[in-house]
Amino acid sequence: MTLDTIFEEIKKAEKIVILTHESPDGDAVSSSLSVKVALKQLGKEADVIIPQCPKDFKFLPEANTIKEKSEITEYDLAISVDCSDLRRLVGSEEYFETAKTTIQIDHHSVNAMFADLNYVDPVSPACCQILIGMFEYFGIEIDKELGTCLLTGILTDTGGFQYSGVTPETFEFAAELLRKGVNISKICQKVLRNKTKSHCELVKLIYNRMEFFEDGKVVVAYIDLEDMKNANAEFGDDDGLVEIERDIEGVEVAVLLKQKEGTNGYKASLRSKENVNVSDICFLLGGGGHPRAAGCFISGNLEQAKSRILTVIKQEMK
Ligand SMILES: [Mn+2]
Repeated sequence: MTLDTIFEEIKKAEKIVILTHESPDGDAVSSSLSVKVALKQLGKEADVIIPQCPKDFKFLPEANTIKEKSEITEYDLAISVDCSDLRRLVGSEEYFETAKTTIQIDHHSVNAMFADLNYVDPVSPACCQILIGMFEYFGIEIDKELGTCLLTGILTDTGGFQYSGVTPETFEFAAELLRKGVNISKICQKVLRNKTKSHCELVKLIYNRMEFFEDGKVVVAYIDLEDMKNANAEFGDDDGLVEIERDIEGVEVAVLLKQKEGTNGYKASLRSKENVNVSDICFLLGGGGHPRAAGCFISGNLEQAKSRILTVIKQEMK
């Protein structure tokens, strides 16, 4: 079984690195730190490399040890978490490519199976939920510290237990983590409710810029680099904007186009409510994700990006 092989590789390795996808969300950061904390119990030190980590997650155990890059050029073992494709390890792919052995643990439905050992469960609502089962299998004790990381990933990827991927196990795990002393209200306050002023400036723009198509079923808004500058916004301040669009009555697909620095194009974030698979839409444009949350890069100016994404959405909605 893969889990046994994964455990063997972890026990064998001395230099271990943990990596995750670009523009990391709560599940990505939490999964990375969870693996680090769990490996510590096995007497293993591991580097977590995240080139751009949102400040929201700095409260997590071991978050202060996250590195932007490493001086080690060849790790014995690289573990990728919450990442569907090698191409999404932007800024850290070299550590994966040069590692002697590679493992990936993920829950994306379209996964490139890019590691030597792939442990993928597309039904799991968060990578952190897969990790809970894995750690239990390894006999690792899920204490308060580890539980705080794990619950943060579950809370952020399920929007606070709200999304359709939530399973009975999600609540059973959460109940167990609460018994360990994990402070759920503090985590929710920090990662779900807390808003920066810069974020609120961006929210104002989004409300003004929403454009509706297909009888109000599709909504598109955008944020360009100048908006980010004017709002004094940092990476992470733009999180949660596309969800505002999605939650409007009648909307099936929400799109946020965010101008991407250093490129001639836009990063499109898509969300859907019930029927449209936005992972399929983004896959057609070279991206990916989950059925209800996905993303891709579209080159061109705003009008071109908008028209390209709308064309694919309209096809998919037919
Ligand atoms: Mn995830």
